Amino acid sequence: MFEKILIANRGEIALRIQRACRELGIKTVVVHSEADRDAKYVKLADESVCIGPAPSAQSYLNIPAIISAAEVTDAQAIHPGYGFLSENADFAERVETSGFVFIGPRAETIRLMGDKVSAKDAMKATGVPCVPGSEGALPDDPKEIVAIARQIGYPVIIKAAGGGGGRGMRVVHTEAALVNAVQMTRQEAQTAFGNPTVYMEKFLENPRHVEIQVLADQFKNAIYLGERDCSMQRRHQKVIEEAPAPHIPARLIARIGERCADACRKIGYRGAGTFEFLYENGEFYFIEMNTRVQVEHPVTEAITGVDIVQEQIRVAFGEKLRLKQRDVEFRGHAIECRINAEDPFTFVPSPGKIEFYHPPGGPGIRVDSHIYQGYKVPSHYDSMVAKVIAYGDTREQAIRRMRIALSEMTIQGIKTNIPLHQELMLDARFVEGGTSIHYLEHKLAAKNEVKQ
Ligand code: MV4
Repeated sequence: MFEKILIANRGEIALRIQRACRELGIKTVVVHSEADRDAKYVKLADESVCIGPAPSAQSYLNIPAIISAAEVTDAQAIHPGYGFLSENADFAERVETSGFVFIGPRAETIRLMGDKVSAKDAMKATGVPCVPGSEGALPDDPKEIVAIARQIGYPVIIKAAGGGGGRGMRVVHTEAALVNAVQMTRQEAQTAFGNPTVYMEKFLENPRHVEIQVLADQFKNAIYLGERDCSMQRRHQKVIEEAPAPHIPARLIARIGERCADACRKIGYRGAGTFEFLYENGEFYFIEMNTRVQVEHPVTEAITGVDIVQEQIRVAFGEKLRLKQRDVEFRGHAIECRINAEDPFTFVPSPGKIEFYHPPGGPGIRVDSHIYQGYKVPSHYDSMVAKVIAYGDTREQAIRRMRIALSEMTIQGIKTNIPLHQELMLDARFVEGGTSIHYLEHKLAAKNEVKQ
């Protein structure tokens, strides 16, 4: 096994990766910015290297500084976590050409999935069902664009090949608005991503966001670890995730899961990955693939007993997957609430010093967090400060345990969205399960109307 891994990330995921390393007997190096110098998780690592000032562009995104840190500490591999450089193909390539192992897929796979047109083409070719749409990129000729939209039928959505995660998209309801919308999306895509390529899909009006977790080794062995429902979101930021997805028949999950594992074998995928689908009227439609470990991986760990971060490290080292699909059993239900340092109702970030902290506990509760009493939440990064994961034999039990956990949890000195989560855990539609991607935004809008 590796003797030493460098962790190119911060916060709770840096701590999560450290714990996986420690259990595998691997020493850890954590790189950090000046703003994170005094954080406890930095002190907990075997070694730490300051790689630059607070702004991410000069620290957590600073490729030469991270490679140098790996060189001076004699690390053998680099774990990128999520966000930052985790899906940067150039970084993965630089890591490998500098003689280190990148804990993730091959750079070429990251590049394939980073371009949403090539990702969709590749998935379609392997038999993963996709949203009906243009064959690859849209042509320049307005007549052809109009013809494609007529074939698909309105409403359609125009998406940037370089986008993803909700950036660079535009919904079009009528032919009159189409050509201009394509032109505008192209321009925005050129500015934001340096790539004017756009594609078209049928716009699904009321889907759920259901994703499939996969694990693969370099020998073309691949398994799926079930699904997660991430429909509870606001402005493309997930708020609550759960596994399994409520009210989706197990045979449908098995069928789509097999398709994803098979796609991994066909493209030679290595590592952990997530296939994102829209789910509507009993059908799955692929939209994007994420080539990193995700924030919400703990709900999958809870229902499968698989340590996804440890498996990432093992397959990156070159080990064969230890699990076969028949070894994977899904048991119980898990829900994750993302605790953010923000106003629970205006969503304005609330960085600052944590004056008092009492984490929840008890049966079925897991808390992934790097915070502690006296910790200063920096203003430079994402506002997520903790994840509370509640597990139960049934969804009802997981919800009850989450309500108890949220009532125990105290964070003083900064505002958090705990009150929003408490409200959602009592929301009749959430409790029923199976709400769409628009539910939370509609609920929040309705609440604001009552106030005014
Ligand atoms: C869509 C869609 C409806 N129809 N594609 C937004 C994020 C990006 N990953 C894809 N997104 C969407 N693509 C078609 N053809 C609706 C969304 C969407 C969405 C998807 C997942 C989770 C939250 C969302 C919120 C708004 C829109």
